[in-house]
Amino acid sequence: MGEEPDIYLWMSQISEKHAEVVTQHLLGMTFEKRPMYYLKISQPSDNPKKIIWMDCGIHAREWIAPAFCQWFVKEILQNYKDNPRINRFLRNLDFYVLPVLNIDGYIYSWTTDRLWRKSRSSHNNGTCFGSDLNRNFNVSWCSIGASKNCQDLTFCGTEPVSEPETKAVSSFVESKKEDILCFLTIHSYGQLILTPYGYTKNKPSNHKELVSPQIDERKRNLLEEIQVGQKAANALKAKHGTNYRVGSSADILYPTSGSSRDWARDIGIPYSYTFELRDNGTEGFLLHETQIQPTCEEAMEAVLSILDDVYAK
Ligand code: ING
Ligand code: ZN
Repeated sequence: MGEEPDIYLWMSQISEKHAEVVTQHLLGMTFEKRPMYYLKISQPSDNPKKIIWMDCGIHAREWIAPAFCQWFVKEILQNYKDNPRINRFLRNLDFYVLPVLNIDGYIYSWTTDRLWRKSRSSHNNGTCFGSDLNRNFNVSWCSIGASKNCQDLTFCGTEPVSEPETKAVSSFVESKKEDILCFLTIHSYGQLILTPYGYTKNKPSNHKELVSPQIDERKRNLLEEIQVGQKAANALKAKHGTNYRVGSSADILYPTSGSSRDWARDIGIPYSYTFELRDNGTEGFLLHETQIQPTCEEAMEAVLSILDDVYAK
């Protein structure tokens, strides 16, 4: 991969090759002025369709994530004609896939620092670089599990949605939120399917739920999300025997604020998940090439299982 990543070429080739269902669109520009494109996979239809959102590569060093977005698109395109399950999804849903959210950081992790996580925005007069884009969304911003020091790995940015990349995603998702059924954001590593929330251990036994029907509704969803996630983890395990754990970030990983997943949920998107792909830490971010395919194959099963469930409801 050179300065201009192969992913741009891949995106334009795939949208040409499958022009009947794929179109490429500009979402916004990164800090370093690179275009952010997403792919829309959609069959022409008369009735309005719900949307599945998937983004990968919000963190630069998690290379398996963009690989999975590409795998996902490839699988849908290869199979939608002949595979009845995927055919049915595509007749009823539109997929919006952003294969590399943090392009500047991703390129930097290839060229300069393999373990770079953040974006590449400049702070403190160019003495300090990058915000953690998954701490920069407008949800309980920088309250927990994030830092206001730009040197830190979890620097939350200078204010909510201060970064061009999060601005681009937020305004697009916001504009489509009535139609988005499910928000999927792909990371590595840890082998987890994470549900909301990161910023609070929002337990169903909480007192307030008894007096507020709105909170009731939210809690019901949290539990349902965990069940749907658990089923997805079972489907994933059936493929190659890999164990994924399911639960809220705050409960099974660590507390965080300003994540896209929590934000998506709080603007009213009914299902919102973070995937932490392979592995469990043995190779970590430096996942070996031979693991790319099985990681993608099993994660595909999990996503399809989630689609089965959310679409049926
Ligand atoms: N993990 C995610 C992170 O941003 C996460 C986990 C996702 C927490 C979404 C909360 C919400 O820290 C990695 N590996 O980046
Ligand atoms: Zn991550």
